[in-house]
Amino acid sequence: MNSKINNIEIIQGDLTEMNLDIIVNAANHTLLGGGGIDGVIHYKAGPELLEECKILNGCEIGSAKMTDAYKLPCKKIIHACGPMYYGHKEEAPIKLKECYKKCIELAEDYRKSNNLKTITIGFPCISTGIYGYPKDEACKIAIDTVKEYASDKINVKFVCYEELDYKLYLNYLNGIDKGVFEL
Ligand code: AR6
Repeated sequence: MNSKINNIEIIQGDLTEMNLDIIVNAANHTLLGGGGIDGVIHYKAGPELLEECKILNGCEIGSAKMTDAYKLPCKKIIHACGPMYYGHKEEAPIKLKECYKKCIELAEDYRKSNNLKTITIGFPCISTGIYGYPKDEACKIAIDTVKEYASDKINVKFVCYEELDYKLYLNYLNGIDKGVFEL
């Protein structure tokens, strides 16, 4: 199975260790840190990240904001506020899609304003941890939205921390639509 098709690549690993142009954080609307990957990003980037986040005035659900990366190996962080799943099932797919779209737009703005030919952005599986979004449904939204909005100047890496996510993403990118229980 191909782990890279066109400008999309599926990797299993730790996004916070990656030396990419941009990594995406699965943040919350306060942008002031939390658990999961958000906690790891703030811990590894150092306290200056929180100082920058404090002046952003939070973030709407389904949107995202960019900061510097401080002590992380990447250049920039996009803090994306995905939806909580339970209690918000109806609007969650729309919000999750908006979230990925906004990240792509911010990455494209950054590419243009820095005169870069191409740019690489790494995503975690937004909303599928603490926020409880079903992994298979979130995977489809992530890949479909990136295919719809990312030009060939944006290289997208989906960095799956968990093997289950890695398998789901790999299958879906290769046109195999298997649910979590079939893997
Ligand atoms: N690299 C890549 N993915 C990771 C890493 C890593 N180092 N660590 C965890 N993941 P979560 P959410 C994956 O819970 O569901 C926080 O408190 C993890 O396996 O971090 O969007 C925020 O402040 C999962 O697939 O984020 C919010 O309040 C994915 O990252 C809330 O959690 C997302 O899991 C956001 O919840």
